[in-house]
Amino acid sequence: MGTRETVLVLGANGQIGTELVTALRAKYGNENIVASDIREAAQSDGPFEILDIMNAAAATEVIKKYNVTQIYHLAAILSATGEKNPRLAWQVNMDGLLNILEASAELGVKKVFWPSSIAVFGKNSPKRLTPQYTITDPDTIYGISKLAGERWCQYYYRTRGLDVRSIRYPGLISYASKPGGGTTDYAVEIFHEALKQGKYTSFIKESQLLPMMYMPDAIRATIDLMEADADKLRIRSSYNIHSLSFSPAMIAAAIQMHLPDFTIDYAVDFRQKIAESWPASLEDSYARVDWGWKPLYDLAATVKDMLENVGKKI
Ligand code: NAD
Ligand code: AKB
Repeated sequence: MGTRETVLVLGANGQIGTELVTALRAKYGNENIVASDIREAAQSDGPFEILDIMNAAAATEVIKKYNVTQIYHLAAILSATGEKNPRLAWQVNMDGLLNILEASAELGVKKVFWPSSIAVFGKNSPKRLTPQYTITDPDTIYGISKLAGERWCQYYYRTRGLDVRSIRYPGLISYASKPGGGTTDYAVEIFHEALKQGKYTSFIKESQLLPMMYMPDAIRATIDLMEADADKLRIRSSYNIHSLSFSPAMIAAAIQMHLPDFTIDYAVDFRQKIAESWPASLEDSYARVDWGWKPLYDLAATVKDMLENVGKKI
């Protein structure tokens, strides 16, 4: 990143934002990273603005105030919460994105990162090694908004020259901040309950494989993509990336290697149907070739690190 860059992180108090702000501040200096959210600041080690992405004028003011040159737009409503209030999810995920893309193009922001999700795929997509380009047909309003968002990113790149970059994140596993209303949240909750209660009731069925990733890999992927040479990036909608693929039974077995008395049982709810519509694993060769993506954490390393760090927190 150049010396005069200022980065704005939208939705900075969430599961990803909390760790992304820490990583960006460590790398580029606290004062160069402006965190923002609709809620009060989660971190106090750098500039922060309360900002609702639905308010385009307020977003424009913040971009101008700090002479923002890069934006990471993370504010969204995730899959499970979105199914409870589809219109709100559509408005926040779609109008919010359009506000940020338009303000960025108008004000000459140099680069924008916006995450998509494995939720762009649906029950007609191939389940194993889901290709970059294939049937999508998402079932959830969250997935529909992510797929439309990908096309808007590509559209702003093509018509306005906006340097937009995006990753289809899988379910993310982390300890610094709780997940925010997704279907893959079980893979974080299980660690907290294993350490607190010695047991966990999963809302996803025993054998359901889903693509997942440990947060350090996701943060590294995000910053690497933002630092990649623009002319190497063949995809301006969103890149598949892949790391782990496991089921509740498989992660429970990995936890039992450390906590032999841990038990899991199952009471599936509406989130099981969402999980069933998503891939089990993704084919990610475009990301590997274009910007050198490679995961570092396998399931055993993820589980070991999560148990150590969740243990310290509770
Ligand atoms: P999160 O729910 O933990 O955080 C989202 C943040 O956005 C929250 O702090 C919330 O207060 C804020 N927010 C909500 N509405 C807002 C508004 N109108 N204006 C400003 N801020 C608002 O979500 P996350 O897990 O950190 O996800 C960040 C992004 O990554 C989202 O786009 C999400 O779809 C995507 N993603 C996440 C995962 C995952 O597993 N965490 C996987 C795939 C994609
Ligand atoms: C969710 O479950 O909604 C998110 C995602 C995979 O996009 N974690």
